[in-house]
Amino acid sequence: MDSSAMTDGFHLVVDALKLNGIDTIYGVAGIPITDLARLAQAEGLRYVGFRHEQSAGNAAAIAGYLTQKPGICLTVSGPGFLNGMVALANATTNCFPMILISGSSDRAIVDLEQGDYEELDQMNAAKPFAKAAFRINKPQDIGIGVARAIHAAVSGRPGGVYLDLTAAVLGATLEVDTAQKSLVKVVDPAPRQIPDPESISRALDLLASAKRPLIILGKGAAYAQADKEIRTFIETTGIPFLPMSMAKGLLPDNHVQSVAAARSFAIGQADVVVLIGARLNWLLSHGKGPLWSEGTQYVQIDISPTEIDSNRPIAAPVVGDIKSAVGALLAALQSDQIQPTAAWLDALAQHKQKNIDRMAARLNADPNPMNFSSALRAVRDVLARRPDVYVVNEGANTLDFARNIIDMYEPRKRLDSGTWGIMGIGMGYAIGAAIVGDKPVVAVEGDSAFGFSGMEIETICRYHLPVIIVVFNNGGIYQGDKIGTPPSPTGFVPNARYDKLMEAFGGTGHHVDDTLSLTKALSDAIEAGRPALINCVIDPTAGTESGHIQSLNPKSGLSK
Ligand code: ADP
Ligand code: TPW
Ligand code: MG
Repeated sequence: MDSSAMTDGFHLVVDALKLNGIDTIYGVAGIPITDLARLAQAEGLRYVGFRHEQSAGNAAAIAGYLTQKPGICLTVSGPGFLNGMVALANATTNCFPMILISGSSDRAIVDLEQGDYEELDQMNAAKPFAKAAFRINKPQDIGIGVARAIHAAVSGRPGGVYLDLTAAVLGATLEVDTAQKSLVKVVDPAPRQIPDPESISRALDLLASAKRPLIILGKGAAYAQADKEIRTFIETTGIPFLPMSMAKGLLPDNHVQSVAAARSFAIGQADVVVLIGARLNWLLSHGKGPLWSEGTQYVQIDISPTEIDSNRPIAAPVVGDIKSAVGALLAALQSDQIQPTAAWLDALAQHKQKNIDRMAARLNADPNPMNFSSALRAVRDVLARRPDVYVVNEGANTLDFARNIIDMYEPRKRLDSGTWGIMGIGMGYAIGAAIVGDKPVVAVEGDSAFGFSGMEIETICRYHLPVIIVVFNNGGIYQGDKIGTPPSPTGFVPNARYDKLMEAFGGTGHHVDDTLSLTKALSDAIEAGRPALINCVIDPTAGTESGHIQSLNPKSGLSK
């Protein structure tokens, strides 16, 4: 090799990513990273160009969740970077591994606030919202910088990492020889975290003393890809389980031991609860209040030691990665050591049946116009025949009803608003899932929720992705406005035709206002595997304010 041959920062970044098995970049092009995107594409990486950085970031984040490899989002400096930050913060909050790579302006100008194009002190802006933030100031540090970003994103509790690439570093040249030597191939970036054997026997002892044990599976358990270990542990011990929303499908929702249909009863009556990759945050009422009983004791399996005792004292913490931890529990488990009582299993079965019967009445009604239950029953029945399909879900009523009604049968197939209850993940998650999952995606979207990332339907059409969007169109946030009244803070244009947006970019639009046409449109669209949007007309009065979390919505004490 000619030792005086030169390369530059752009090439080195692409080389560093490729060396570490990264094959896809989600981004929005512009100064100073346009050539980075071009070069990445030319060098065989898949570059997916978006219409807004937040969606690109959401696609990267969900790709990270699904693959355990950091999803890469590429943005321009200043506002482009900030647009991507919501996705990075959301990834960190949800424990998804991703790396936001942004180009940045001239450091000297930024630091003296002399007014550069898209000037922003990006690394410091990113810090509070990221698991880690790094800036590369010398081209020969690109290899080590990328390696540090990968380790930070996927090790321990995964999260969002910011990687700042100055325009100067990207354009800087150096000798090929020096450049090659500076690259780093990471070894074991997400090492197993083996739990202390003492913590395993403590957990098994507590469970052996339990009469009414319950397992709660969270999205950490889904992320861990310990599907076999978890299923074996649940089936061997006979402990009933409850999936958090994105853990649905880890064991199929129709599994006999699932007590999702008796959720409040199960949580309220359990004497020992095993949390597997689920935090005791607002989604579980912090382990307090009317849902929980005061005497409940906990086993908590989590990779993050500081998650323990966050809301309630944990009698038996098991700190480690879920695959190793559940494996260790199984290895140490003695036969018949854990015995949920027959009374407990009977009571759960009875509550479950009662709630299923009660729900069946609502699901089988077929009102005109459709409400959430009737439309979702149609969606549920179509999806039951295609367990391989990804389900993306956001909205208020649309989210809460769909979570309860649509059964999942395979792990990591349900992707939703998650820990923040955020709107705007819909199209980004759908695109990310379609790309890394290589299966059709059905996005069940509130009409408000859809609007946050709706322009990405052009992206979906451009890349011919098998994404089918069902817009639950009730004309607003929670409810629609009465025709002829001035717009309220929550209302939209009544009778909007979201299906026509999809047609504008070459996708298929469907407009449906009864369950039969919804069933047909959705089955056809999944079969076709092409971009489609089903505008699903829902009674504008059917929803309730804040969906199922009205208790979190403060109301003016003065309003009448
Ligand atoms: P959910 O919203 O489904 O209840 P959370 O996001 O609140 O789930 O909790 C996920 C938890 O899983 C986090 O506390 C995180 O530290 C943990 N976690 C993520 N990956 C792993 C893993 N591989 N092993 C153990 N714990 C993990
Ligand atoms: C980033 C607040 C929570 S739910 C929601 C909003 C705006 C939309 C609900 O209406 P939608 O669903 O989607 O039509 P439905 O079926 O009840 O009519 N901004 C962000 N995140 C959140 N959570 C909000 C605002 C919100
Ligand atoms: Mg709505």
